[in-house]
Amino acid sequence: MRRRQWLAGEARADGVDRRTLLRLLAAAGLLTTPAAGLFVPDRAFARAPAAGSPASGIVKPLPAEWFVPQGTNAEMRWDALRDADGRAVTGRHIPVERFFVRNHTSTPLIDPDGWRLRVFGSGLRDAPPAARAVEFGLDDLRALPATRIDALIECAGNGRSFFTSQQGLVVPGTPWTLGGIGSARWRGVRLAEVLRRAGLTPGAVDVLPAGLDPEYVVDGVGFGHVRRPLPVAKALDDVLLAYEMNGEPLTPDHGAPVRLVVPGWIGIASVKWVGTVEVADRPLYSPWNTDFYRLFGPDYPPGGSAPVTTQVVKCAFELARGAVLRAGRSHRLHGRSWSGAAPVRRVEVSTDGGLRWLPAGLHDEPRAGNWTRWSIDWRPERPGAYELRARATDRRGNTQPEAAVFNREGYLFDAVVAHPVTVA
Ligand SMILES: Nc1nc2c(c(=O)[nH]1)N[C@H]1C(S)=C(S)[C@@H](COP(=O)(O)O)O[C@H]1N2
Ligand SMILES: [Mo]
Repeated sequence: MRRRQWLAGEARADGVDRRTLLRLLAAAGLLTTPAAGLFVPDRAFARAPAAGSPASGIVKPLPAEWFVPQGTNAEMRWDALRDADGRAVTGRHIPVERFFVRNHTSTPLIDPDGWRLRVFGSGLRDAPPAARAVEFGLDDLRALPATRIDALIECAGNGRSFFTSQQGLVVPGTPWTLGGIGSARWRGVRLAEVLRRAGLTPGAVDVLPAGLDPEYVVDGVGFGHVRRPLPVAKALDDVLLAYEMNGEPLTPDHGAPVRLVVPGWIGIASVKWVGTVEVADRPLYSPWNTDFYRLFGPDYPPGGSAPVTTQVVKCAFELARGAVLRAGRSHRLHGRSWSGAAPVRRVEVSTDGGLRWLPAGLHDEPRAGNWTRWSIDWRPERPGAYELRARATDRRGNTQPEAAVFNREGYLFDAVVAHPVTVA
């Protein structure tokens, strides 16, 4: 229904209807083929200050041993999860200082004492259009029943660079390898609890959290604050308004004082620095569920797929790409696998370029919305170049294909990734 409304130009995207937006984008040269729907190319995502400089807009230090700079973002290095002797340096969760960062603009510094969450809209009781807002301070949220969840945050574009390096396809945007992901223990109050106290009505359909970071502007076109509607069903299910990450108050880069955590869904759903939540009795739209974070391409409907929600299946080795291993001795290969849809059922590893697959031993109780660590022993006898591969399958039977289906923005790369190593 949302897609139909949007395409028919009936939908409202925060005051900008689709026809106006089309005109704006065309004027700014941001539109390729109007017939193919809205499309914001490269520069929407790729224009970024010099990598690794303070101009990244990220507050925490980004040591080169832990991060790959990606403009306004910082990618976690998977090989940094092991020390020189191959010992694990983290548990199941990623320490805050090593956690990847994905910012559309820059990290804002927000005074927690002055901060308020405003909840408003036509989906609340006694709410004439936007007249009444219910406000919560940080202390108010902390006084409500607290919930803890272990959850991954993973960018929809995680793995994007493999569309190019493995499949020869050109896609715009941050060229993540596999480090646009992290797991943490989040503590906060359920969004359901806050919505109930704000006077949620049975007529509510969509919930729109918006961030307090600077407005997102591309080539002079303003898209406003980062914000993405969430159907009320998901909002009431397992979404958290988190104020703690791994047992400490949230840090600026990860959304202080309060962010959303939307388990299993692409990272953009987990809006950081949330300042307002609109609750509406009709579907809501923003650029983040219309132009961005939909799948466009020959395998998708004209005008794009429905907004992307759940994450796909992936694996990563805790090993540098191009690592050198000694011949004639046994190596324990470590990695992690995950799926947004269901717990991981099994992981298989191939050390011969995908001919033979052996089961890896799983080290965690697989859970939906989190990853499972695994390992497998490998004793390469002959020196030379090898390609390692890992392939996971979840309990719904989702697994990793040899090639990912193309989409123009390079989201949801789920194919098996070849991991080159040298045996010497
Ligand atoms: N307000 C706001 N929220 C945001 C973003 C942003 O730029 N602004 N980036 C989103 C994206 S695309 C991702 S992948 C996650 C990243 O969360 P992290 O930086 O804590 O790892 O935050 C999401 N929430
Ligand atoms: Mo993202």
